[in-house]
Amino acid sequence: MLVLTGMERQMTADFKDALSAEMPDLEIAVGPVEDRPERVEFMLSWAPRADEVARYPNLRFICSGGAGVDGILRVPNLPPDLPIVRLVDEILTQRMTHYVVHAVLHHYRQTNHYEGAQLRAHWAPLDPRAIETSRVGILGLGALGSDAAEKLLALEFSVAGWTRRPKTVPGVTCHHGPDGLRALLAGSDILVCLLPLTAETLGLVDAKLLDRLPRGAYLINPARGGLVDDAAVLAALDSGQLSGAALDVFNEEPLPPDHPYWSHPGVAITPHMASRTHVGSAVPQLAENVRRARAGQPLINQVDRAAGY
Ligand code: NDP
Ligand code: OXD
Repeated sequence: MLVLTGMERQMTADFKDALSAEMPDLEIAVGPVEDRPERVEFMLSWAPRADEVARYPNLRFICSGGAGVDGILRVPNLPPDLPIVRLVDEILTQRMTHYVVHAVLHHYRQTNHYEGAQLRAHWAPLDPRAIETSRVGILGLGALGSDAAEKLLALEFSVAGWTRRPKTVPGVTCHHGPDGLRALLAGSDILVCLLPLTAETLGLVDAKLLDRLPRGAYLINPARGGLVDDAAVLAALDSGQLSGAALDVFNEEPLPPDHPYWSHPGVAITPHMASRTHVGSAVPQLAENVRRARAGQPLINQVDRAAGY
């Protein structure tokens, strides 16, 4: 049996329908399963509750309802050997790349200024920004960061990236580890966060990091709110160290109505929709992992529990 839990109601219903069509032999339940919970072998969840995980003694894996797994790995007493898998697919990647390219171009083409001018019927041309001083630095060159990098390169932006381990992405200036971060930041007029939220990345985008960017840099965060120290971002926006920010994810979601980000003129907010999970492309991955688990084969897109992503 597969249990669906810890996801929005509509997403849960869509997954249930699509999974039933894909795997008619798989019993599917919306949690919690009260009657004989030992039947549950697989879980699909964005953020399960600890008591739910503990309720199913025969779980063989938990699949995240998205690319990130921080909502699962934060569950207390998660069995240490329980495999956690996540979603990696073309549509998820394409949607994120479109979000990032849009945010980069929004800043580069000074769209914020022109939208404001239009509201006042004000004809106000600015000198265009130079592409040479619109260098993009991407924190994280994984499934999402490396695709965004590739598409920005095709638009002739200069792109650098930062990873935990050494990595090569053609055309991208690659940095890694704590020492590589300083060099990445010094050359990032536009900083894009595409890191997972882990013990190492929590609060990484703080006042010290922001100070290392060129003055007037632009911040784009569609990864996780927890990567960012909000007070430091607001202070950097107010001082001009940041010229603006495109934020899709927040420390508290939904973003509270009185949060200063909402009314800040330099901030473009979207409600955690940079790359919403696409059920149609998620289901085949999940079904493949059910088949593999049943056959005793290695799972796809399994995360490294020690690294946290
Ligand atoms: P991946 O696991 O494929 O890539 C993660 C990247 O981050 C890797 O390059 C990894 O380095 C790097 N990284 C991890 N930890 C560190 C560290 N301590 N220092 C330096 N680099 C580090 O993840 P994805 O690209 O698939 O997704 C990234 C995140 O995007 C997800 O975790 C999720 O939080 C977020 N997301 C948000 C969505 C939205 O709608 N807003 C939608 C989808 C995802 P290395 O290459 O060395 O392993
Ligand atoms: C994800 C997300 O991690 O939507 O997939 O945030």
